[in-house]
This record gives sequence, C-alpha cells and structure tokens, in this order.
Amino acid sequence: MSLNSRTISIIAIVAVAVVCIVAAALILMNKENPNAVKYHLDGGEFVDDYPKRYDPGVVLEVPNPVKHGYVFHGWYTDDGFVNRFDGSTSGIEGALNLYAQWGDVKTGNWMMYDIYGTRDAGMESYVTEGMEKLWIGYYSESRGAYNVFGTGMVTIDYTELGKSGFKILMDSYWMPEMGSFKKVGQETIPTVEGDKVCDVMEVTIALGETWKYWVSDSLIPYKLVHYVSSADPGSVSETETIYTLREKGFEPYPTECKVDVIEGGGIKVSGNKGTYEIGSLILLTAEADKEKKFGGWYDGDMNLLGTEPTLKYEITGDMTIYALNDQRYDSELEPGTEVDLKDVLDTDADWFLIENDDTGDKARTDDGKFTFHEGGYFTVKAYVDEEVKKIFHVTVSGIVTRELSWNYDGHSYSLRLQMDYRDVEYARTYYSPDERRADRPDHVRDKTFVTMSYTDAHMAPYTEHAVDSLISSYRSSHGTVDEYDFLNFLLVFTQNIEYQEDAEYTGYDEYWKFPLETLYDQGGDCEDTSLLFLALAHECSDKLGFENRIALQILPQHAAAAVIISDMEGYDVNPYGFIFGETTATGYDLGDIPSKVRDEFLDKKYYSGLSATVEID
Ligand SMILES: [Ca+2]
Ligand SMILES: [Ca+2]
Repeated sequence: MSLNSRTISIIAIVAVAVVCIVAAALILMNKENPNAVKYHLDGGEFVDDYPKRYDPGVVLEVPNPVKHGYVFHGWYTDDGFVNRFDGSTSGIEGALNLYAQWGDVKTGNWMMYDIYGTRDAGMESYVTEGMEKLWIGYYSESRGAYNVFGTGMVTIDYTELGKSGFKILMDSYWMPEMGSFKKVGQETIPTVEGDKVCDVMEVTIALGETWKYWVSDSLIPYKLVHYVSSADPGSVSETETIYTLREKGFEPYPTECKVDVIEGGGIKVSGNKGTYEIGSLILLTAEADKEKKFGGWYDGDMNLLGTEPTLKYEITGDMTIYALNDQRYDSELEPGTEVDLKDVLDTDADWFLIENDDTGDKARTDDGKFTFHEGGYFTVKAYVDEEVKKIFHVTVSGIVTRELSWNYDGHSYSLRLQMDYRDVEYARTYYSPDERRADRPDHVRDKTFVTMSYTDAHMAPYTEHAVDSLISSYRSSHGTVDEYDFLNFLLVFTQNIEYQEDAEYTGYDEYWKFPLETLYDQGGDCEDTSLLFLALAHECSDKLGFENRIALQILPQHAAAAVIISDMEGYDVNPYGFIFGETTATGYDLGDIPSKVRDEFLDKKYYSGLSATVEID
C-alpha cells in the first residue's frame, strides 16, 4: 500500500491543524493565567482561601498552610530553602513557585503574647498586664522538652496596697512536648487570626499549679493560662495569668553555640572550646588559687549549675557560664583615694566596668585607676576587647547617704541618714538567707530583727539617730507629743517606703531584713516595714516615756505591726488585746484593719494555723 498525494496533503492539513490547536490552547492558557502561583505544599494544605496568581510588583499575601504534627516555617522560592519569599513580586516573570518549609520540631518558632493576670492573696493581691515573647529553643531528647526563652515586661498594680511596680521578665525553662499534655477538650476561640478550633491541653507542673494550652494549626498555642493556687491554714491564694497570642514568627535557632566562661577572683577554668554544637556536652574544670576556694558554677541568670570543680553541662544555646569563688567580696576598699584595680584584684584587663549593685550606677576605667566616692557593694568586670573575662566583687566601707521623704497631717518631712557601709554589710551577713524567714514555733530569732536595732553596737547608733530626728521633726510641727498620733506618724513614715517584693528584689521567696537594711535599700515588703516600725516605736516610746507593748503580727499571707497603747477606745483588738498597724499600704491609720486580713487578725480560730502575735519585750 502506498500513500497518494491527496492523502499526504490531508495528513499535512491535519498536522497543521493540530499545531494550530496546540498553539491556540497554549495562548489561551497563558492568557487565562499569565502569572500563576504554584504551591509545593509537601503534604500540607490550605485551610483559608489562597491566591492563584500574582500581579507583578504588588505584594502577594499568602496564608499559612497546615500539616498535622508539623510547624510551618515559611515560603521559599526554591526547593533547597535558600531564598525566603517575603511577599515581594518585583522582578518575577512567569510562574511563581512557592515551597512550604516545615519543621517537625518547634525549635526556632517565637510567639509574642499579651499578658493579663490577677492574684488574689490578701494584701498582696494585684492585677498585672504586659507582654512576653517566648522563643522555642533546643529540643532535649533526654528531657522530652524544649528549652524556652522568655523576655518581656509586666506592670503590677497592687489592689490593696495602693502601690504599683513593674517586673522585667527574663526566663529560660523547659517546656514538655505537647504530646505529654492531657487533652481535656476542644473549643473555638477568637484569635488574632480569626476564630480557631483549638485542642485544649493541660499539664500539671506541681500540686496546685497547672498550664492550659489552646492549640491549633500545627501545635501553635493561641492562648495559655497559668494557674497557681496555694493553701495555707486559714487562707488561700490564687494566681491566674492569661497569655493571648499577638504575633508569631520564626527565627532560625543557632546550631553552633558560643560559650563564654567568666572567672571569679582567683579561679581558673580549663576545657572551654568556645563553640559547641547544640545539645552537646561541655566539660569544664575550675581550679582555685591558694587563698581562694571554688564557690560554684552559675548560668547567665545566676542560677546555680553545680558546686563540684568539674561541670558537665548540656549546651542549649549561646550561653555565659560563671565560675565563682566562695567569697562575698574579693577586696575591701576605702573610699576617697585612687586605687589601681589591676593591683588590688591582681588581674590584667583592657578596661574595667564598675557597677554599684544597690543603685545600678555604672562607671568605666580604661587604665584600672579608679576612686570609689561612696560606700557600697560593687561588681567589677574585667574586659579584654569587648568581652568580660573576669568578675570581682568589692565592698567599699564608706559613708552612704539615704534620704526618705513623706507627708503626714498636712506637713512634709524627710529623714536623712548617713550609714557606714561596713555596718550595712554587717547586717546583710548577720543571718544567712535561710535564717531570714519566720522562726517557728518559738519566734526567738524573729524578735531579734527588732531588738538588735537598739542593742547591737553596729545597728543601734542609726536607730538612735533616726528616732531623735523623727521626734524633733514631729515636735516642730505638732508641739506636744500625743502617743496615738505619734505612733500613727511613725506608721505613715513606714507606709511610704517603696514596696519591694522579696522574690523580685532579693531573689528569695521570703527574706526578712533588719531595719537598717530596709532604710539603706529604701524598700522592703510587709515584714520589713513592720520590723522597722516596731524598732522605731520601741525606741521612741522609751525616749518619750510611753508604756506601750509592741508585737509583730504574722498572718498567713501578710505581716503587720500590732500595739497596745493606753487609749485604744473604739478600735478592734485581736485575741491578745492588740490593735492593728498596717505598714505597707497608705490610707490606714493605726488601729484600722484592711478588710482582706480582718478575720485572720481578729478571729481566734486562725491562730492555730500560721497567724501569730509575736510580742517584743
Ligand atoms: Ca516577705
Ligand atoms: Ca522581706
């Protein structure tokens, strides 16, 4: 069989027609979708509507896809995930290929939360508001948890004290894998990205402490609730903090980590390689000079990591490790004369930074020559280039001036005190941190926080001076001295001292201060200002010839002063006959009992628990 010319021409016509149809189809497709967006979702899917094409030069907004068990990290224009797509379409021609990058771990994701919290704990009740950014770091297989870094700030408004403050949040902690949480339900909640169906997950951290997570879209917590309740005999405190997601994102987390080791005076550390792979172990050895003893290893937030000379520690990110000696200070110096820090600290450095630990004031010296102008406790950092290499502490036994001002009965007052820092240091170190809490059941040590203020040679001169000054100020404005009114004047003085929560300012949950320390710090919490009031009241009454009785009133979540004076007409008394003296909150006269602690003070039934009236002779 052979093809004739007619057949050939038909085939040619058909071939031409096919070419034309294909060309027309291509032209048609191109016309319909000239700038297509092609998604490479790698098993993920869109839940929201998404753009199918782009307009060159116009920013393209693409919603995040989801993939069960994974976290979306971002869009890339290449499958090697080198070029991140930020929405810009300038310069793109033809189809735009977008590749979804997924992380099977949450490492590198950050979430910014709005914080709103309440605490109901008697006089220490407050409302807190602020923000915190949580950045999810290294995942430790052995712990089954992520290292999370939190930074932020909250304001605190004490509802009962009429005072406010703020707290800088800087924290690193281990967050368990969400899989270890208990799923307690499902709930649709409004979020910054619209309504979301969330799994509600719960984990119990300790007795009375839980975290609840509202989780959606590949394990993103849109809302968190931290709840803590603690029950003391006769009193319950509840703290609830709500975190609401405001923004989220991804910042690659370092896999190569830098470790800075900073040595304390007389300590040498060996073994630091400088950089480490995340999750690897660092092995350091500390050696002390003859005159010094090794004290311990600390992280950048001064959390104790260990006290053995050898430290084995898992690297969770860039970090600073301190190897300190066991002394509170390396050198004791006199004020007013120039010293050479290179000599007194026996160290070489390019330059030094000197920080007053109590005031936060900083100074720098490039050649090591420095004059301390007033007493105090200082941290000295020795730098080589821009890196701290050594850290020292110095006490300067000079005079420190403190001035406290307040108003009473339409008059303004101020109390000026000059303290030798040696005496403040004596008070600071008289008791260990462990001994700075209620000494139950006999309260023998508790009383010494007051009595030493007028019996101890280092502290009594300051109480004496303060008392003389307070009596003369009161006399010059009031003339004669009435017992109730004068004690009320002292009470208002203590109420005006800044409220400083122990945990925030001292680093300990409970930390009782001698009155000298409260005056030096110009701050303290309820027991501190109550102890100060009692010391002043005892000495003033002695000088003025009043025969009153004084006591420290310990309540389950609070402390106050209590007194028995000659005329207590019209005031409620506790089972031992004392009237109440609130030293932290303004607006309460002597004898007024804040409603939050009224029952605990007056009702005998609470005294079998933690309430106690500790009389001071
Ligand atoms: Ca306290
Ligand atoms: Ca305290």
